[in-house]
Amino acid sequence: MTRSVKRVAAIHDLSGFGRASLTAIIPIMSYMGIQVCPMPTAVLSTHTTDFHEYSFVDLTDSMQDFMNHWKKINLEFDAIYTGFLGSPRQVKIISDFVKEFSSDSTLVLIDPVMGDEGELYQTMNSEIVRSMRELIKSADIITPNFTEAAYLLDKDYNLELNEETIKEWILELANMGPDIVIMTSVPENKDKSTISVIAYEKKLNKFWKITSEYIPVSYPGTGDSFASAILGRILKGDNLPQAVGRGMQFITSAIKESYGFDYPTREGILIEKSLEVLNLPFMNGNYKLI
Ligand code: PXL
Repeated sequence: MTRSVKRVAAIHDLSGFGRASLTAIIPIMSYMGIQVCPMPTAVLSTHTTDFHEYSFVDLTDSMQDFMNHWKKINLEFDAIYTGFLGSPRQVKIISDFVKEFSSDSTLVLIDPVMGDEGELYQTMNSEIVRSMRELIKSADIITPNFTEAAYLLDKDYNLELNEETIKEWILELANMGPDIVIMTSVPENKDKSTISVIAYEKKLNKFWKITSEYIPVSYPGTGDSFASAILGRILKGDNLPQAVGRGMQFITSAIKESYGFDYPTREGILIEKSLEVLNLPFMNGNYKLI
């Protein structure tokens, strides 16, 4: 059935404060005219970066009921999108969800949210890393940052890698299953003033690179905002480099809107100030084939 509004099942946690996961995904995709149907994996008072003593309600036991109800009412989705996992057991449920709800035309985006800057997040452990390696096999698109790629491939986090080695890592990830690998926070070997995203599409065997100025600040949840923007743009008909280029345009704008203000980075990027950028034309075609 062709729906007038594209529909995404978003299997993520809901962190009440800090602009990560569902509190970023819902506004971003809604702004692009896409319906988001959240299936919460956990409810937290805040995300877990730079907040301590947060409350964490694990919803693993409710996920199957949720899924059964959606099946009963014959819900169909244009995309299934998942990220931060509350427990390894959720991997099995999410794999079942993908089997139950995906058809040839359903895009499955798995963002293997596990860590950043060489470290795992507080609630992550080696069991989740192993589970994530299994889960990405059922993805069409994965969006690991450089740290997550290292964990998925069991490699050392090394900021001095050259472009050829990073392309080999990406091919190894694509060989695990996904058709599209979008690696974020890719270091630029000697040039510390820029940071890149490299996107690879198996069907075309092409690597696209989008580089932007490195801003020395890190806001939690930025990866969720970026992946939501890219998935939204793909659902709206963009090709891969356009979607990633537009995602980058949005994130760079939101970081620049945020960086000039004096507030704790743990509150996340000020997405509310940059939503309009999501629907702007893709301005400077800032990608290249590598
Ligand atoms: O995607 C980031 C994220 C999502 N959800 C929770 C998190 C984080 C990162 O810290 O803690 C709960």
